[in-house]
Amino acid sequence: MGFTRAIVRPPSRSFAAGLSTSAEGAPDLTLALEQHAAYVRALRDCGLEVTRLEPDAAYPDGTFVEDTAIVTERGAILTHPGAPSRAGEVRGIGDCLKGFYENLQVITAPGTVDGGDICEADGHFLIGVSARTNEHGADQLAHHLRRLGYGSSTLDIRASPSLLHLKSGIAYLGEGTWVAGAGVQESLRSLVGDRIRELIAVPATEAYAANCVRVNDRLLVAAGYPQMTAALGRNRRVVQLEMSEFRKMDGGLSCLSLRF
Ligand code: CIR
Repeated sequence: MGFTRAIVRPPSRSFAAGLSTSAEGAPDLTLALEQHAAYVRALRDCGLEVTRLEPDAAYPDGTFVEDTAIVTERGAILTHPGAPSRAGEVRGIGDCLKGFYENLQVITAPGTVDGGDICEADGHFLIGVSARTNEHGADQLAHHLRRLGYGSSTLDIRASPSLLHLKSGIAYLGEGTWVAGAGVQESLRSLVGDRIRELIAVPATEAYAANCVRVNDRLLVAAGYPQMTAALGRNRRVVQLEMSEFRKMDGGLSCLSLRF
């Protein structure tokens, strides 16, 4: 949680052609770019040096950079995204990460991993097996993490189709505080119960806000979720960010950046 850098990529003109299950309609690119710019400003206000990659219309979902890599203090691992249309996003992120990491490990077929399925908590990684991250990929990732000296646990979320990724339903805020929706609380307790000091339950009506991000002394939260903002705001410096256009493309707040 002591981050100094972030990588982002603004949405491109093909943004609306990305994958989506949402019934909220097509995103407005101008508004998406404004929301993205505010997101970048918030990261800078948290003290991060932000590397901004150029929008790339070849990959409509390319703005969701978090899915393409797992970045840690000790090394980085390039993923193999579960959606075939997104596999090519990894190359550009790899080129960028080479500037920051000496050794990049990779997830290879038949393994698939989306970074949105990976939640780090003080050096222990939860790996969600989902429609995007398969067991092969989870095993490969656990192996790479072990070689970096990290532990991991696997959590199967395939019975919760409303969760695109693990971090659609779980966030770790540091100091033993977790945010979790009803569908994943039991699994979380059984896997890392000894690491839970406080669990902030996400009401079903505000499920989208489960995906929040602690960056240094601030907590970035999607705007428009009053119960979650109140619960998270106790003893924390909350920054609310408009995410409407990314939500239309099934994207959460965390997936717009890689933080390290
Ligand atoms: C997708 O379906 O892959 C994109 N439209 C959204 C990805 C969002 N990623 C994330 O929340 N980690």
